Amino acid sequence: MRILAKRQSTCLLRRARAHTAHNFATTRSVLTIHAIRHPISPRARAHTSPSTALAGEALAFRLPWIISIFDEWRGTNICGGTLISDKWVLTAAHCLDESDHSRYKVDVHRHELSATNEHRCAERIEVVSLNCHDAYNTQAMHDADICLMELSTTISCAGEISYPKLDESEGDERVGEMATVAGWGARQYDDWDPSYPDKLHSAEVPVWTATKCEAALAGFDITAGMICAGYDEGAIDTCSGDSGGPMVVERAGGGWILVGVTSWGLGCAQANSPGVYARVSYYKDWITTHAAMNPPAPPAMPSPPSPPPSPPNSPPPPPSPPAPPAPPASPAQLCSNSCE
Ligand code: 4AZ
Repeated sequence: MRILAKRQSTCLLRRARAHTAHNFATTRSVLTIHAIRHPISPRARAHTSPSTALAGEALAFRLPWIISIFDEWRGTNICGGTLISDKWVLTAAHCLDESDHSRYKVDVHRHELSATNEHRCAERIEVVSLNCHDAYNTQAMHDADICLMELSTTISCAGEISYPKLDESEGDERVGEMATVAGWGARQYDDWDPSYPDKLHSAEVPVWTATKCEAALAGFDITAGMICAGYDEGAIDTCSGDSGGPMVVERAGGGWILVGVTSWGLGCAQANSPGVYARVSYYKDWITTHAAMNPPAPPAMPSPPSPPPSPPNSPPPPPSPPAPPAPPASPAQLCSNSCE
C-alpha cells in the first residue's frame, strides 16, 4: 500500500514535471536537466545508475530553517527552500511558475513530510508573492536560478530559529570546504523509478573550483552565479526534488552560512559530475534588496528653518534639543548582516 502510494505520487510528479517542463519551455524557455536527458553512455550508466543521492537521513530539525514547497496543483511536495528570515524563503526559480503564487504553500518545521504534527512549530503557510531573478536562464542555462517566496504570515516559531547568514565569500574561497546539502529529493536516480523519501536526507559534499567544474561539465556555461560541489567518484549528490534546497557550511562560532541553492547537474551522483548550485554570495545584494532585508535609509530630516539674521552683538542661539532615539530594528533588518 505504502509502496503503491509512493509510486503513484512519483508518477504524478514525473508527469507533472514533464508538463511543467513543457509549460516553462513555452513561457520562459526553461528545461530541467531531467527533461533534457543528457546522454550518459550505457557503460557509464551500468556502473553508476541507479546511484545513491543524498547520503543519509538528516538529524531531525538540525536545519530548522529548511522548508519543503507543496504544490496544490500537483498535489505533492516538489522542491526545497531555505527560510532566510521569518517571512522569506529562498528557492530555485526552476521549481516555480512565477505567474501563479497561489498554488504553492510552504511546509515549515518538517522532517517527515507525511507527519504533519511531528513538531509543535510545524505549519503549512500560504505564499503571497514570488519574485524570481530577471536574469534566470538569460545568460546560460539555469543561470540565476533563484527565487524569493514571501509568506503570508511570519512563521509561528520565528523567535526560536537562527536563520543562515548569506554567504559573502568571493571566487574560490570556499573550495575544499565540506558543505551540507539537504532535501527530500530522489534517493536513487533512475529515469523510470526515482524513489522519493518521506524523511529529510542530508550529505556533506566538497566544494569544487570553478575551473574543475567547467572541465567536468564541458559544453555547459558555468557562470559566476554558480558553484559546484560533489565527489570525483560520484555516489553522493543532490538529485531531482532537492532543487531549491540549501547548501550550507557551519560557522566557526555556531550557526550556518547559506552558500548555494540546489539547481542542476547531469543526472545525479555520477562520477566526475558535480551538483551545480546557485551561488548565494553572487546574488546577495539582489536577495537582501528583494527580501526587504535592506530597508531604505530613513528619509533625511528636514533641515530646520534658518534663524533670522541676528542683530550685531546678540548672544548665540540656544543649542537644539537632542535627536529622539532611533526605533528598534525589525527582525528582517537584523538579518541583513547576520542572522545569529
Ligand atoms: C533536479 O532535477 C536536480 N545532481 C537537482 C540536483 C541535481 C540534478 C538534478 C544535481 O532537481
